[in-house]
Amino acid sequence: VASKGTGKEKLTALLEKTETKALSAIADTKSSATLDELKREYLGKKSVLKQVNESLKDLATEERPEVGRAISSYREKIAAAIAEKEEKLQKSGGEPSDIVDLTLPPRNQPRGHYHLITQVERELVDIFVGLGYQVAEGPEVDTDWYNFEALNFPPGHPARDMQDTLYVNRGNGTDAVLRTHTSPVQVRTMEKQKPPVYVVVPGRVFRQETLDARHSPVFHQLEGLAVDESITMGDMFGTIKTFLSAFFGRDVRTRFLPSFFPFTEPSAEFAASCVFCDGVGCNVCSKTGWIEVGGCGMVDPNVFLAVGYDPEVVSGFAFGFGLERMAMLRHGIGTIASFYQNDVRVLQQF
Ligand code: FA5
Repeated sequence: VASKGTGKEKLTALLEKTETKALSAIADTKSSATLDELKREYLGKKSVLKQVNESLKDLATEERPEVGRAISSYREKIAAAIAEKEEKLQKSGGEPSDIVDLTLPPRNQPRGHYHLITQVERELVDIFVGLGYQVAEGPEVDTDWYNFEALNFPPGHPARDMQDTLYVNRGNGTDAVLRTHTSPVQVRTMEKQKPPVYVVVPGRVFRQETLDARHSPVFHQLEGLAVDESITMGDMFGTIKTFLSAFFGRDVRTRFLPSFFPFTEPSAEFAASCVFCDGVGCNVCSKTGWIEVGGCGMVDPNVFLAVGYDPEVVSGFAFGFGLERMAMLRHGIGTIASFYQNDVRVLQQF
């Protein structure tokens, strides 16, 4: 640094210059990693400080004390600036990548939950599993055979008008339809297994239908099918009353009105006593005291024949109802479209 005899001025000037540079570098530092580097650069083994220190011995004796003082002052100032900066960086958290506090709770991720229809579907399936039923599923795009013919809707039968749907031309001579109900899975299940059969079938269905407060072109149903020896309508009445009471959480009364479905005989529409007014009559039940839930009936012998069951040996009942309707009834939801508009303010309430 200083060749022999250059004197104290050169050394003190060098220290002063280095000090100014160091202080400004320390002030500009934004991370403790660079601060460590600066510490090494200005106070470490290869620093100007070290070199000046070593040059001391080459100075005239009377020059040494002054340079010694300059060295101490330099060391103190730089060390103080580094310490101060260190504290500052720690308080402010330093650079994001610099300090990881593993004790901090994670940033709140908003958690979603199942859609109300899924919740209702699972609850109902649970009730039936508790009654000994199994769960079956089938395709949403099915053949005309499963959706209609095997269920005793012959081609051109007027009952098909009740469930108009979209036909898909598959170009191979077999029509595919968007299934209009979950009943085709009755047929698919019976084809696959021998009696006894106790299944429920949740699923999405489609109809050529105009959207209104209670009807949607896409909705969900839950189908039930019980086939065994000597199954009676009494079993059907009891099963329907049991699951409705379990779902609504109270002892509901049930009403069965004669109806028609090609695949059940006799057939009925079933209703529950209104859970809002207990049958007295209110706005929800249009002052009737009853809430229509779905359709049901004893499996038509023609359906058993279509799947190879002997109607002389087995009998059974089936039912099907809309999941949207059940959810609307239980939660007082006025329009079916609320389920499909993806408005989080609506969905997150349930
Ligand atoms: C059927 O779909 C029959 N498969 C039910 C059945 C099964 C009868 C087994 C006998 C034996 P229906 O078309 O009535 O029946 O519909 C049943 C239920 O689905 C209705 O009670 C209603 O709750 C619901 N539903 C029907 N159409 C719509 C729609 N467009 N939007 C919402 N829910 C609907």
